Amino acid sequence: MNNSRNQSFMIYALLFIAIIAMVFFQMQQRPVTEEVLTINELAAQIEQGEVKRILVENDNRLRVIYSESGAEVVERSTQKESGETLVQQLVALGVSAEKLEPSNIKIEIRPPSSWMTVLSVLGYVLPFLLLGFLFWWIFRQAQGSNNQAMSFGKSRARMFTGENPTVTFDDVAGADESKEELKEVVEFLREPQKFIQLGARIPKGVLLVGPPGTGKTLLAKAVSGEAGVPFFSISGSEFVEMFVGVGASRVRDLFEQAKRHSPCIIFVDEIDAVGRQRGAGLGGSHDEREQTLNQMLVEMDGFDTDTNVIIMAATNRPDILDPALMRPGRFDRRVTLDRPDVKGREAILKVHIKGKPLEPEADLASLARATPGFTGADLENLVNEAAILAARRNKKSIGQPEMEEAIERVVMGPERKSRLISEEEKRIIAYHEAGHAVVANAIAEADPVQKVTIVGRGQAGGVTWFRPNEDRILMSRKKMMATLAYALGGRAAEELIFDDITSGASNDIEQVTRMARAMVTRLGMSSDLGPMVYGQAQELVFLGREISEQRDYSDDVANQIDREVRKLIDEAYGQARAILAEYREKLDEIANRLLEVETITREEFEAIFPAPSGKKSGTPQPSA
Ligand code: NHX
Ligand code: ZN
Repeated sequence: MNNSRNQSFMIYALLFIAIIAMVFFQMQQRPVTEEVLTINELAAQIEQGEVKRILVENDNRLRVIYSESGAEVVERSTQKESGETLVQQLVALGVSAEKLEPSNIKIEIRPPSSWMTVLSVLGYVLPFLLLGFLFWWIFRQAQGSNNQAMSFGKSRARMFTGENPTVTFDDVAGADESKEELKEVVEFLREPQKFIQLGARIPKGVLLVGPPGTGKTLLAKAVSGEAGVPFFSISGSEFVEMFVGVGASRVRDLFEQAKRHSPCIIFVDEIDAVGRQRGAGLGGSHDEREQTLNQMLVEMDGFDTDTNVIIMAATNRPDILDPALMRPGRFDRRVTLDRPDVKGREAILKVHIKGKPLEPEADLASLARATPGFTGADLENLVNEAAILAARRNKKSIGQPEMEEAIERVVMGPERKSRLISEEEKRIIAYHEAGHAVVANAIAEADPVQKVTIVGRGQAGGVTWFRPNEDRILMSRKKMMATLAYALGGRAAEELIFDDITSGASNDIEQVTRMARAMVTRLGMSSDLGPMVYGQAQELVFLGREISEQRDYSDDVANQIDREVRKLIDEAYGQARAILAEYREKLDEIANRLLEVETITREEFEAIFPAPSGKKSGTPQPSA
């Protein structure tokens, strides 16, 4: 960063100097009428009394000045025969002695000062020198690593040396099984002989599979740190360029570089950018990608058995990779990374809090419970937000309140307290949020309410927060139905209280629709349609995301799906309305309390509306 700033500053400075020099050069050439006179002509002009002054600049150059009073100074040069002084010469040519009296003509011997000569020479030469230097310098820059315009074929991999490892396995928390698998790779890199002696083929490629933010790059770096070998990192998307052949040549360059540093690790992030199934592409970059992928396969196959370079690649879409990549001798090891569980999240929080002052009351275990679905990257972000909040509150250490606030910030964005909201709208929001909370609390399978607020945050005008008692991997149908019901609790409350509904429920409705549709078409949770998948998610290559769906069912089934989705949602909405009608006083009480204090915590909420029997109490339960 800083370096490139300095470089552009240098360029500007040089350009500036060059321009100044040019201007100076121009000034040297101020308009001068220069003529060559013979010494005879000069003698005649002196005799006529035309000459006012003669400057003898050197042996064979005179400056003859005719008038100094006028605006114009005319100067003429003349050749002087060498060997004689000027005056003697002029006398010899018949100039009268009287005309040569100092009162009539001033003859000064004034060789141009030496620094004037130097300057005038510099004036000629300097601009060219500077321009030359500038070109040389720009060219040298281009040869360096960062210039894209002039280094097409060069790989842009960043290299990290293994000598001072920045990351080791200790810095990777919550992925114990993956670490265990990768320890083997570390051993291959450390003591290849041990394996070669037994005739074992050292794996060349390890595919790290997992959702974004789960630490694929971190793990690859940790392997290099543990093994003490260099680490070349590049993103698959950096291979895919506009020009065909560039990617392949970058791959060649990268492997060339890696072989020179063997043993080492090549890390290719987002390998799906190049490693997508061949022949599946649409659009222009398709040929280029195939070439790049082919080159990569060629390089991997071409390794000698004793070339100790291990390629690690990361993807979150292993399903779309070209099968050729997964053949033996290529990426034949696969390490799966998942979102961390409670224990993992606690361990990750500990890693990120290390070196930051944390108040002893802060309860990392409860924070881990409060962040289901968070990845390592989310948790790092969370700790950082908490540190920023603590600093803004002028605290010396990070406490539980900052961590809790940071969770909400990471999920929904910052609080928006200043927005002006009319009393009428506040009432709608209060009843909407109270509706979510009351419905959830009345259903045994629903998650416990953690906090209800009518303070806006991010895009939302009000939020109801839920906190599951335990980390669950599986979602039962009953739990999903409960979720649909309480997600519709806000809309149901609006309808019940105001006899009108608002656009505020838009996000709730979107989520409900998505969940109900998944239940019917992906999870086999509709009895009419049975345990079947309807529609193949199809990937649109040029968008890189699954956007459309390949319909593999009839129009009849399409109708049936829509009806079933509708049925689930109607059922959930009916349940929400029934609950709100039954617990109408609780709904009023909570909405009014919200209008009073804006935010209700779990304890206050349960004091007003204790969970009916059958609903688990708020204390965390060990998972079965
Ligand atoms: C607006 N917001 O300024 C208004 C205020 C009853 C106030 N656009 O369901 O805020 O209408 O239970 C993520 C999360 C849009 C993305 C919530 C995008 C909400 C939120 C629309 C409360 N709480 N709705 C809710 C809400 C709105 C919206 C979102 C999102 C409502 C509701 C937003
Ligand atoms: Zn809502």
